Amino acid sequence: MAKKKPTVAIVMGSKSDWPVLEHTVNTLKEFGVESTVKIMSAHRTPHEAADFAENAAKNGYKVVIGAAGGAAHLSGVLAGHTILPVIGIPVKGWALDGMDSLLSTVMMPKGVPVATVAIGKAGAINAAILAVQIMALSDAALKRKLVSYKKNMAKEVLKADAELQAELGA
Ligand code: RP5
Repeated sequence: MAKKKPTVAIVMGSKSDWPVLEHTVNTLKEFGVESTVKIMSAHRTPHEAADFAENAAKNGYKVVIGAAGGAAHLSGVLAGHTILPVIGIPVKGWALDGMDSLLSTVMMPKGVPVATVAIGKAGAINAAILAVQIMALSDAALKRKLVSYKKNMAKEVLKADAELQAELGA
């Protein structure tokens, strides 16, 4: 069977971001969503990043996810060059524990939003889920998968609680 066309574009600032971004790709896969992953930097390859974002909609992407650490301007630059929704993942940097990445991703000026998720792995997973939620607005099959994802999540919590209660003899 032919591979589905990727609908989510993931752009990370460096290969060193990959251990975090792998969670985004894998979560999208759980929903059967294909993605493209690119390394492009707001500072080191600014022209390529701008060009990619400018052509993202034309190339069939529905959502763009940006991820960078430190002076994390990548998601903002992508958002400045596309009208697609942009989700930003702050990757934990090397000096300020991710606060630098968080603030430089989230504090966008009015008119150019970046939907910023949590720092690191939780954010990487949530970026994928948020992308699926956006696409599910016009995709009934994706919507069904989201409903069952939430149900499974609740089931796991209830199971963990039942196990804890048994352990505690409550
Ligand atoms: C950012 O600087 C990247 O997104 C990465 O999180 C960080 C460090 O990059 P490297 O020096 O490891 O390439 O632009």
